[in-house]
Amino acid sequence: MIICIVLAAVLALPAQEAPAPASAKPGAVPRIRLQRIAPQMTFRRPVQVVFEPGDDRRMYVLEQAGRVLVVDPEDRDAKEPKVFLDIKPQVNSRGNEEGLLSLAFHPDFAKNGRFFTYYTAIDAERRRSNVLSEWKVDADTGLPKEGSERRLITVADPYSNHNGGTVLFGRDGMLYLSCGDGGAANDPVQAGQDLGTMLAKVLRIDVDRTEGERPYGIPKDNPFVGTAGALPEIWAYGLRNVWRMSFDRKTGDLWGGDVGQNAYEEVDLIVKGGNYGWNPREGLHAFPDGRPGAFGGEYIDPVVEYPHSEGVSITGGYVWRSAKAPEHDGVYLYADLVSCRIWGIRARDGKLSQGPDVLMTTRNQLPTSFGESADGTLYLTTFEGSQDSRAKGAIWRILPAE
Ligand SMILES: [Ca+2]
Ligand SMILES: [Ca+2]
Repeated sequence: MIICIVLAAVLALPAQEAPAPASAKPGAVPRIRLQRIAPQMTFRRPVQVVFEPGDDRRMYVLEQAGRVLVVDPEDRDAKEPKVFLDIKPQVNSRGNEEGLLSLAFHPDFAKNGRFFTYYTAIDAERRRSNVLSEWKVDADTGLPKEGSERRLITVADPYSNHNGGTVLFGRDGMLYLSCGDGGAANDPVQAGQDLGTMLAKVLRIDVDRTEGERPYGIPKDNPFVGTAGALPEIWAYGLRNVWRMSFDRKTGDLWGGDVGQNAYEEVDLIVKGGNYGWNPREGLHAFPDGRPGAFGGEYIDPVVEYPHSEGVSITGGYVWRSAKAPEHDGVYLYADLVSCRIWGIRARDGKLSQGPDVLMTTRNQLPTSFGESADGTLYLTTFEGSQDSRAKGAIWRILPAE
């Protein structure tokens, strides 16, 4: 998510003061506006909103320190959040990029009450790790059962930054997880091109069965099953820090925003076995301190990149598929945490076909994440004013501009 606080502070002011560029050019993606959700409520560092499958009145807001709140997005008078989960004691949220990062409901949640979290932890020896857990909701209380947490994957992680952070399900019923390259800078553990580590990858697992020692199954069609030296969980690699990724509900395409280091942020269409080039490349460019890996392969170009003059930390969004926004159908939205711009693009066959167009600038609100309800309505979470550790935040509904 956040690459460099000092740099961010320097860049934040001019970007936020700049007038929103006009998007009057022919064929531009239409502009958008934001409507605040639960305006009387205060959220602390909201980093994601997810909806209970099939229930657009139950929006789950993740606070980075380790709370999950339930909010009715239609209730303008809501004042007190309902706490669904509070795991602050076990979540390590000391670093700017650490904490409870993502939650996903099992596609059959209504029947089985299973959901999944991804958070950063720290043990007594101060060793960091990133943890994918499964939980079960008690049908009587509607809350997670005490002691129901089951750790599925624990990835040792040397640095506080670059923890990736999205867990979600595909239309194939498989669970996908994005892991960052571990952190610091220049990929010091050389994770990007190493298929022997889960760092700097997108993983794909089957949570509906177990396999040998694993508390989950390996899908038979994962790309590196049977490749010597490769972990069979890997779906795609060469990804520096995919903070947010999402599926296009219509096409099943997996879109991710990969946060860059020195110069470029990128939007990737993440495909089976794809190598996105970190760290021999950053975006479309050779990376000066990059090292190719033993596995070779061609690097897949981003759908679009932007230089650090336009923003320094991408927040990947969603392809908009809402009957309430017909002119935006098929538009992929993404934002920059620091410059506060929100862009829209369209792609055809993995190539940019429209945009990028700046659809709005959120100014004092730093976009941390997008969310999508069952009917395709899109939401945005923001930190207010700064990345300060106490940052207040807000939730917004994204609407076509009037
Ligand atoms: Ca890390
Ligand atoms: Ca790349």
